[in-house]
Amino acid sequence: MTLTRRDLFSLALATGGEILLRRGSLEALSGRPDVTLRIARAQIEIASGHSIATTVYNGGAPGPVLHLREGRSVHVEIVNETDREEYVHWHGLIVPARVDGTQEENSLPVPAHGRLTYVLPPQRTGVRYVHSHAMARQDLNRGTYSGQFSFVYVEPRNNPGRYDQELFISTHEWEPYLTNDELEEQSFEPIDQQVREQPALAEEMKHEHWEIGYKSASINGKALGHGEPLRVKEGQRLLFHVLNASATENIRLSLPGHRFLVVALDGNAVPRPALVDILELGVGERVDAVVEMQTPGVWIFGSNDDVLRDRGMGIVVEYAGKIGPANWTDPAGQDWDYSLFSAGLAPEKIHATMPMVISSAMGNGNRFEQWLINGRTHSGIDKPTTLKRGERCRFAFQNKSDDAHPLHFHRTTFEMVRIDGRPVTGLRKDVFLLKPFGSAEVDLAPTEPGLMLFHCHNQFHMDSGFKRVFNVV
Ligand SMILES: [Cu+2]
Repeated sequence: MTLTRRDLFSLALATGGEILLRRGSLEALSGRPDVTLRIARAQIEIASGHSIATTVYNGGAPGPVLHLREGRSVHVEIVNETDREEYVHWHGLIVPARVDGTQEENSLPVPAHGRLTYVLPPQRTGVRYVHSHAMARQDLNRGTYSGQFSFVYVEPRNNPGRYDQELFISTHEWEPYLTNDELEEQSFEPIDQQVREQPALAEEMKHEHWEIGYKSASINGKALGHGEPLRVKEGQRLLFHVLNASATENIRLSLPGHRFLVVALDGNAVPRPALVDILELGVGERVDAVVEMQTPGVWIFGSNDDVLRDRGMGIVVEYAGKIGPANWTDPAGQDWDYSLFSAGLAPEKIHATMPMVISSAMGNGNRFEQWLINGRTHSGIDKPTTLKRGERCRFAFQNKSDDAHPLHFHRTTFEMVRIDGRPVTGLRKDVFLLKPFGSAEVDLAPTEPGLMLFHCHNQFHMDSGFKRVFNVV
C-alpha cells in the first residue's frame, strides 16, 4: 500500500497527532529534530516574589531564541504537555498552510498531551517569531496573552556582522484583565469577579467599550529593575533585535542618550536605514536597529509610557564601570513613520485592488465590540476570498475606528505602498500598524497556494471577528 500525503495526515490524526510531513517522505524525519518546542505550564518569576502562572515554550517566556540556517529545511517537534489543544504559528515564515498553525487555515493542531512533528521548508534570512495562535476569547490565559512566544532567527549564510554584540529584546504584558476607562481608575479586579460582587454592573456593562488592561509587563521576561542589566562598553556598536510579543498593546520604546539606526523591519532589510529616537512596534512587529554606545551611564531602555514602564516595561543598560540608579528622560525626537525608510521609487503595476474598510459595532447579545471588514464580521462558514498566485493585489485599508490595528498577513510578505497618504516603497513586512482613522495601501503577490489568513494581531480584536481567509490559487 502506498500512502498519500492525505493518508498520512489521517493516519497521524488517528494515532494521536504525530505526523510526518515532507512530500510524503518518511526518511526526512528520521533522526533528531532540529527544533523541539515543549508547551507546558510554568511559573515565570518576572520580579523577586512576583511570579506569573502561564503557559510557555521550553520553560521560559520568552522561550529560547530558535536559530535556523538560511536555506535549510527544519525538522520541528512540538510536544504539548497541557490539557488544551494548541496552535503554533510561525510568524513571518513562508510555510504550507498545514503547518502554519491556525485553525482558519486548517493547520494541524498540537493535541492536548500529544505531539506533532513536521518539516518546515527552507526560509529567507531574518528575524521571525513563533507564538500561540489559539483563540482566547474571554479566557485571558490563552493565545498571545500567555507566555508562548520565541524569537526565530533565520541566520544568513554569510553574516558581515558589523556590530560588537547582538541583543534580542522581547516585550510582553502580564496579568491581563477586562477594563474600561472608568474601571481603570477604580480597580484591578477582573470584571467577572466585579460582576459577581455587584450584579448591577452587568447591565451597565452592556454599553461599555471594553479593553484589555495589564497589571505588569516585562522585557525578556523580567520587570524593569529585576534580572540582569544589558552590559555594554563605550564605543560598541550593538545590534538590537526588538520584538513586540504583546497580545494587544502597540508600544513605543526609547533608550535615552542614544539613537537607533533602523536597518530592518520584520526581519527584512529596509531600503534606506534611518536614525530615530523612538521605536514604534505594533503587536507582532520586529525592528532591527544598530545603536552606537557613546553616552556612558546607566540607562533605562523602555516604554515611553510612564505607566507601562512603572509596571515593568524596561530593561537597564549599564556601561562598564558605571554604577548608580538607571536614568530615564522622555525622548524629544520625531514621530515614527514608515516613510522614513522608503526607497522613494514609483509603486509597481498591479493586477487587482481589494478595498478593506475597518469598522466596529456592538455585538448582539454580548458586551463586546465586533470588528468588521467591509461591513462583515468573520464567520467560520465564510467562503475564502480568492487571490491569484503571483498576481499583485493592492489592499486599500481605511480605518473607520479610533483604535490602531496591527494588521498581519500569514504565509507571505507584503510591500507598503502608502501610509496615511505618504508614499512608501521597498518596505517588505508581514505586519504593519494602521493608525486610528488612518489609511494604508499594501501590495501582495502571494507565492504559496492554499488558505491564507489575514487578521488584526490584537488578540482581543481577532477574537471579535477581525479576520478574513483568502485562498491562493
Ligand atoms: Cu485591531
